[in-house]
Amino acid sequence: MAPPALLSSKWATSLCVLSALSALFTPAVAVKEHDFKKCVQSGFCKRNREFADHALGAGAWQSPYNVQADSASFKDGQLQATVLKTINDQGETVRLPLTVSFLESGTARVTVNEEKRQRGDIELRHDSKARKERYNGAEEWVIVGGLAVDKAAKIAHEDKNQITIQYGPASKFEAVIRFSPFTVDFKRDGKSQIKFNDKGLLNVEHWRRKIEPPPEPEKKEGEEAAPEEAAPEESKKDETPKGEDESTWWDETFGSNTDTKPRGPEAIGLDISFVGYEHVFGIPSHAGPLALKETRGGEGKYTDPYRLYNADVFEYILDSPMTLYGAIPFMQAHRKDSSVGVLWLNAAETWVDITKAKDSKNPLALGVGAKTTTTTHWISESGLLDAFVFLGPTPRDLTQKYGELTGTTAMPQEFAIGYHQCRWNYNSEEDVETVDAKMDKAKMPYDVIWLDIEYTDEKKYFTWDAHSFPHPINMGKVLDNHGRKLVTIIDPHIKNVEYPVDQELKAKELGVKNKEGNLFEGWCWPGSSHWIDGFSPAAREWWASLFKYDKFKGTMENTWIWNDMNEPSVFNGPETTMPKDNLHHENWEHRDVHNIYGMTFHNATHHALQSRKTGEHVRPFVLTRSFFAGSQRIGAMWTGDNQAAWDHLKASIPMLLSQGISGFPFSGADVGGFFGNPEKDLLTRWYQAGAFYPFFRGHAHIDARRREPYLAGEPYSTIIAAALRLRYALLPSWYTAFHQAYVDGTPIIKPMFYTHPSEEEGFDMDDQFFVGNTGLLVKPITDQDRVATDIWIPDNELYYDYFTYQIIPASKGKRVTIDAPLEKVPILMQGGHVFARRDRPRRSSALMRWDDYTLVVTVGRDGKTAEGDLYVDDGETYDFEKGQYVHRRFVLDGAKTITSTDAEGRAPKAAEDGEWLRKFRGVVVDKIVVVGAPASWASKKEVKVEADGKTSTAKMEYTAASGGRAAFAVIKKVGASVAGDWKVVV
Ligand code: NBV
Repeated sequence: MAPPALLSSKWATSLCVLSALSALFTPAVAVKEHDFKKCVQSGFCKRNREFADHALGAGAWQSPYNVQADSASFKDGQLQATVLKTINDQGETVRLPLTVSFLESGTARVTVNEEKRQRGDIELRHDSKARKERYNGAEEWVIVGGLAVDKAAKIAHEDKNQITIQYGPASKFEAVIRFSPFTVDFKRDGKSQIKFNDKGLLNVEHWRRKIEPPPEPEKKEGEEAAPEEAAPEESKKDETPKGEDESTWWDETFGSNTDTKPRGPEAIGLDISFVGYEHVFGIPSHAGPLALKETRGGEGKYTDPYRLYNADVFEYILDSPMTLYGAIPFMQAHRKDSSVGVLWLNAAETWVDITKAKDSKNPLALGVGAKTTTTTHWISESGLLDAFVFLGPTPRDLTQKYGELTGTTAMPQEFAIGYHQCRWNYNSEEDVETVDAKMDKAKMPYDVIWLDIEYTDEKKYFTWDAHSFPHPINMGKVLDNHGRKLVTIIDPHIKNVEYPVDQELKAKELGVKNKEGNLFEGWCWPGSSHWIDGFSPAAREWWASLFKYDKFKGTMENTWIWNDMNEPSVFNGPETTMPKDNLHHENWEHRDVHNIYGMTFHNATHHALQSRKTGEHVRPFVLTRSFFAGSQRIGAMWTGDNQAAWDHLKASIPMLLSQGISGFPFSGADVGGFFGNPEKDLLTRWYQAGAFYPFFRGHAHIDARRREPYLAGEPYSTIIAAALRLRYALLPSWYTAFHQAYVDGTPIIKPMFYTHPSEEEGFDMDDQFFVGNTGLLVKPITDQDRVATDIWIPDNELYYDYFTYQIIPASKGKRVTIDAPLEKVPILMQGGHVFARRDRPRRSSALMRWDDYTLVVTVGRDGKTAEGDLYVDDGETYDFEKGQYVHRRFVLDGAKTITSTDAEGRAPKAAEDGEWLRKFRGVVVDKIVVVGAPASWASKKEVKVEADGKTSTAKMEYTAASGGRAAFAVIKKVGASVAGDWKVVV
């Protein structure tokens, strides 16, 4: 806690309440692992692991799932059949409808449901109103396209044991569906890539009736207990298969919370083998390496499965499969030159075990030449089995196809990719304005300042603390003077007191309900609270109404929103979240939808901001802590409550790389570390790394000392200012990378396996990355006192040091040592690229909007070529959707010409130019810096510039190579429009 002397009395009171609350409901220091379940404490996980152990054990095992004879039919790209699960020795079965859809994109989808009729027969316990079906709504929230079925898919072979469907591009893909037991083998070019149920771990826990134990007969004193009565015939039917642990089927207690589980056991499990694949990536968010580890023990391996159960795991531990705030059940498997993947579309609590085994056809080969296969075991608590299979073959194919299904990154406003200054809390308007002014004074560019929960009147969202923030509009205008924005926090818990927001929520019944169907009440920052039900269309509509400028007074066009605590975090709930038997819109249990809840809230806020004022047509910015597959369509995420420690800085890189390859690249980690006080060198290094996070925000806990970057003192402040300016100079290239992510789901920062899928040495690497298509290869320093680092060179291109133009003396597969004193972030430029910068430092991105551009050309190893692109739009509105953008392709050809043409081959039509485009046509390329300039340019002093049908000249300064530094040329005052066609002839 901050010393009380520094706080107003109101503040002091509010903090006391706060700390009392935290003491009551949240761990005080670090996350306590024991506050969160291990697999063995989660009934369905434990059961499925035991099931796996049994199936994979020494005894003979036969999966009890078989496709019913003659049930399979194939029509219009879809195979339908019934899988029968044998549930007891009498051969009784449960019917599970199976659909395998083959999509035009080449993606296949396998869905297994449970026949409704049987479920309808089951009585729910506890008078629960929970819906009696497996949850089938995840698709509605996650999938936005790509579902058209491939009518060209056809049966290639069929007999009484199996059916083979040929599908995908040039019919190169095949799915072999075997009937007994039920398995699916997905092949590419005739070779198995992904197998479902190959190990026999498919387990659909069918709905069953609870057999209450017969009441204990009353005993008279001295009487022997009566012999147990035989269970009635009826109840015998659902007898537990031998060896199955029934103890976790029904009520399940963890800590002081009991989950009543009115529907009993209903988990699904499946083994998915990636045949011949040693590396798997994805399933964020976890604080561990990018390449996922094995999870069933052994040296250096985890002992628990990766868990996906969105939770407020603050001060999380590192190198752990523990769940974090968000979940994306998408996994990529990769081996040399081949990538395949799976999206497990399930919103319930999910665990994923990973094991690897060498398979050798010849046992005498003693493993030589053997391939490793990774087997994953997916276990979800409820819902449908619904899995999408992607057969690659490149990592880019995967992110593209995944993007087609779940959507791509929303194109952000330009300010959103600038620097954000946050802390819990800026205490008053004066505080905000002082920070704003001091950033300017220190010549540190920034775009957004943030207000955490203390700006409200006692944590009542949509209100302002009248004492500290009496004139928020004035404050907003001060920020707006420099094109800056304000982000205020709005959480999903609504304070349970008499105030209009809560009154409306109650009156209109828009909150999440408890198992009895009454408004759920729990504890969070405001104390007793209610939670908006983001699944309810009416609740979302109401939510939108709250953000109108005349309703959320004090907000204006430059106010944007931060959604925190939306896992949801409930201080007195099980594992700090909502009881699983709570009910949402249409009576789905919270259990069914938990991992989507955060996205529904984020989504409601996003849409609310789109309709704040009629006619307002700008792209919203909403940061979320909790997320799911699809959240990328809505805004940015950050990795939650990290710590001011070197290992947390290091961990941030693989975490963000994982976000990128899992379709949600607009991501960042709290720069400086949320908890604790970073030493100055750590803070400095963190800014250097943060300048290469797609989302770049400094943030600090309320107890942390003030650490606005200008406070760091010399030399740190100057170094941090340089890092901020580097980010701002490169904004045009970042924006271009965001545009690529928007177009096709390409990550914004890319790991080595993604950019160099043939180079096996790079598959485990997660501390260096490429930025967009710039060819910039960055390796932030994440160790204390480190003043040099090794960068692995992934190919035979030329590499130049970003700052010195030194030619990197290394070839493919080698590591090169780069000096990295505190003032330097190691960045190499791969030869063969052209990327854009705006070099004039200014206070915010808005103020740079009409500045000239610099193009950097890094000549490739052939000494004569390079190419790159640049995307620009108004950075604010949706006009880009109507063609109001500039997308250029720059090419250095034959060491003679540099040209700019429309990257999409569009002919300019001046008549169609809107206001922004008209003005932007006046923005010019000022400098072109050619690194690795050909020696033949040495004597040239001038170049020709052909633009707009005119030819002019521009000066060129050539500096010869020396001492390992590449030759470079600077063409000055080019003067050609960034938006137009032009040619520079040397
Ligand atoms: O709203 C306060 C904090 C916020 O600063 C942080 O970024 C979030 O991750 N919030 C969590 C709640 C309390 C954390 C201890």
